[in-house]
Amino acid sequence: MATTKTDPKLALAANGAKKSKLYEGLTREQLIQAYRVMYTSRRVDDREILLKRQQKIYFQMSGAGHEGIGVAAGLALKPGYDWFYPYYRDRALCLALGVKPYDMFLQGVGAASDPSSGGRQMPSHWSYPSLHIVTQSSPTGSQILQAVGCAEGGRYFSRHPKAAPVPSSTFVDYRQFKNVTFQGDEVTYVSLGDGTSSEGEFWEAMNAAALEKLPVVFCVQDNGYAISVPVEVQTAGGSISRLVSGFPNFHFEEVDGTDPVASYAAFDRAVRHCREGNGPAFVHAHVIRPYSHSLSDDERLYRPDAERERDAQRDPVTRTQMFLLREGILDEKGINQLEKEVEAELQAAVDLALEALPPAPESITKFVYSPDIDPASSMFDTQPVAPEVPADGKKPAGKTMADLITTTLRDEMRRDDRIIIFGEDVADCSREEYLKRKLVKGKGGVFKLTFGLQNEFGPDRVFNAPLAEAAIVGRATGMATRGLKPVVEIQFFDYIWPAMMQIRDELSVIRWRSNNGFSCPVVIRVAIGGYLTGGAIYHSQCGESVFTHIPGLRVVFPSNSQDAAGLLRTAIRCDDPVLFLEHKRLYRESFGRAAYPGPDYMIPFGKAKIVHPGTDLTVITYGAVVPRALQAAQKLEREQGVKVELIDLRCLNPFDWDTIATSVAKTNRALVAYEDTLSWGYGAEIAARLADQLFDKLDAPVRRVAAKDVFVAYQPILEDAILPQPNDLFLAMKELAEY
Ligand SMILES: Cc1ncc(C[n+]2csc(CCOP(=O)(O)OP(=O)(O)O)c2C)c(N)n1
Ligand SMILES: [Mg+2]
Repeated sequence: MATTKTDPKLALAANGAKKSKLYEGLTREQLIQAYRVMYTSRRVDDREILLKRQQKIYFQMSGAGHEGIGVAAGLALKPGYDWFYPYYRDRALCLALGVKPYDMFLQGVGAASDPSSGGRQMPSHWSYPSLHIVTQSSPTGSQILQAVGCAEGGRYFSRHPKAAPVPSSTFVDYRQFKNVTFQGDEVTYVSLGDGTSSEGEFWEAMNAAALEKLPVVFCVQDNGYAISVPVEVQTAGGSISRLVSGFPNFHFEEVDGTDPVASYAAFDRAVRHCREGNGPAFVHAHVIRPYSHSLSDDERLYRPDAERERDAQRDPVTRTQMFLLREGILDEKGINQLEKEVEAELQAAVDLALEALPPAPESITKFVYSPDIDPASSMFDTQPVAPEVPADGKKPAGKTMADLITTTLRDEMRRDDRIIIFGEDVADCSREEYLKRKLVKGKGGVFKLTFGLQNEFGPDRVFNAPLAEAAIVGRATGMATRGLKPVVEIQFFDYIWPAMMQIRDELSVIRWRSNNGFSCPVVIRVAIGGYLTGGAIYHSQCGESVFTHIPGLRVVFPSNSQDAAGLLRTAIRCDDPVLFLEHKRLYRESFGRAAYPGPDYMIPFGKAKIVHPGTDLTVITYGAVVPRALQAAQKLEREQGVKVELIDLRCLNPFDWDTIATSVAKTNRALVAYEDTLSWGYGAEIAARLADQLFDKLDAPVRRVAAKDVFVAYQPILEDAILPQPNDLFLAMKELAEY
C-alpha cells in the first residue's frame, strides 16, 4: 500500500497530465465517488452486523464482495429514468443510485418511516419508487420476469404514447392512480446470484427478453456459492455464461466484478446495446462473498481457510483503494479523510434510525388492497341498459357467458388503451400475414373468448405468450407496475401452478410489502371446473379456496353471463389484482344467458345475488353448482313445499357475509355447496363463521355438499360420482329441512 502524505487536492494539481486521464470513460472524481459508495456499502454492512449482534435490528444480509459490480451498474444507469429490479446483495448499487445509509438503517430497525416498506420487509429488500427501484421480495429469482414485463411496459408506452395520459372520464378507474412515465431509450436492470440462475423463471425471462428484443440487462453476480452449494454443483459445466451463450439478440459480457473500472466498461457496453434497441444484455460478474451467506450461516463449515483467503485477495474495497493510491487519484490522507467522513455519516444515521418510531400495530391491514378504489363500493353498482328490441318485435336471444366475456373485453379495450391481453393461444394468429391476406379466420383462445381482438386491436395489444404460466403472470405484474392493465389468460386452472409463486408471493403482496409504493392490478382470467364428461384430472379441477386464502387477491366466480360481464368490467377498472374464474361448463350453457347489458355495466365485488328467495333453508353456493342447486331447490319446493333461499356468492373475496347472515337468521338452516373438494375448502370458512356468529340462530348443523376428496376422473360414471350432482344437493337440502 502506498504511504504518500501529500494533500489529495495538491496531489491532483501536481499531476496535470494524470488529472484529465479517463478510466474507461470515468473521471478521477467519479472514481473517488465510486470508492466512497463501495466503502460506505461495506461499512453499512459492518454496522448492521454489529446492530444485529446487539439485537437492535432483526436480520442482516450483506452486499460485501459485490460492491464493484454494483457501483459500476449505478454509474452506467440513471436513477428515476431507467428501472431497477435488484437483489439483496445490491447495496452498493442502491447507494450509487441515491439511497441513503439512513434509509437502510431505518429498514433494519423496521421503522414506520422506512421508505421501502414501513417495517414490513427485511433489510436489503429494496424499494424506492422515485429512483425506480421496484419492490423486491425474498424468493430467489421472482423479480426477473417482472423486469421483463417492466421493459415491455416502457416499450408499449413509447409506441402508444396516447395510452399514457390519465383520461378525463367521469368514472374514476385505476388509471387515476397510476402516474405513467417512460423514456424511449430506458433500460431495465435485473440482478441475481449464480445459484438463482437455476430457477426456471430465469430461463423463462431470458427467453421472453430474447424473443421480444427487450432492453433488459441481466446481471448475474457470481460469487461461486448459493449458501453452501458451489457453482459447479449448481450450473452444468460451472459457467452460466457458457449456458446462455446461444440466446439470440443478446449482448454478452463476462467480467471481474470486483474491479469497478472493468465492470463499468462491461456495463457501459451492455447498456448501450440495450439503449440502442438491439435487445437485451447479459453481464456475468465474478465476485466474492467475504462474509458468510447471511448472519445465520457460518461458511467455515463448508469452505476451508485457504479458499477464503484466496477470495480475500480480490476484495473489491481494498483493491479499489489500492488502485486509487497507485494511480495517484487519492493519497493515504485523502483515503483516511473520505473514510472518516463516511464513518461520521453512518454514526449519525445509526443514531437517528435507532430513535425512529416503529409502525403502529393497527396499521397492519393498510394497503392489502388499493386505498383509492374500493371495488365493493356503490360506484361499481350500475344498471344494465334495456336490450334493443329487434324489428320483428321478438325477444332477442340471450347471450352466452362466452359471448358477454368477449364483448366486455372488446368494450373495455376500446375504452382503455392500456389493456393488454396475452396468454397461450389467445391471439387470432401470430403469423399476422395469414390474417391480413385472409388466409385464416383466427383462433382467439382454446375457448375462443378472445377471438377477433387481435384483429381489431393489433398484435401489440393481443398476442400469444410462450407456454410458461409463471412468465405470463410475472410479465403482467411488471407491466402493471408501469401502469398498464394486463388482462392475461391461464388456459386451464389445472395449469395455474407454475404461476403460483408469482401470484402468492408477488402479485398479491406488492402493494402491501412496499407500503403502497407500488401496485400491480392485473386481471388473470382462468377457465376452471368440471362437469365436462371426459375432462379428467387435468382439465376439470377447481381449487379456488387456495386463492381466497391469499390476502391482496380478489377472487371472482360468476355463474351466468350478465354477472360475468358486470364483474369482469369491475375487475378491469379496479385497482387490485383479480383472479377471474370462468367455469368452462357455463361458457355456452343455456342457463343464465342474458341480453347485452351495455358498455358500462358493472357489479360491485362482494355482493351476492339471491337466485331463489325462500324461508325454510339457506343454500350458499357459486359457479356451476348454482344451476344444479336451483334444480334441486325447485324440485324440493314442488315435492315437499320446502322454500329454499338460494344465494349465489358471485365473488369469493370479498364475499357477502351480510346477505348470508340475513338469510340464515331468517331460515335458521344453512347448506354450503361447492364444486371443489370438500375438506379444507371454501365451505369450511362459511360454516365456521356461521357457527361463530349465528350459533343461536341455527336450528340445525351447518352442512356442506362438495366434491369427494379425490381428483376428477375421466370416465363419466366416475366424474358423476365425484362431483356434487343435483340429487346430492336435493337429498342434503331435504335432510336439513327435516332436521
Ligand atoms: C425460491 C427460494 N428458494 C430458496 C431460498 C433460500 N435462499 C435464499 S438465498 C439462497 C441462495 C442464493 O444463492 P445465489 O443466487 O448464488 O445468490 P448469493 O446469495 O450467493 O448472492 C437460497 C437458497 C429463497 N430465498 N427462495
Ligand atoms: Mg452466489
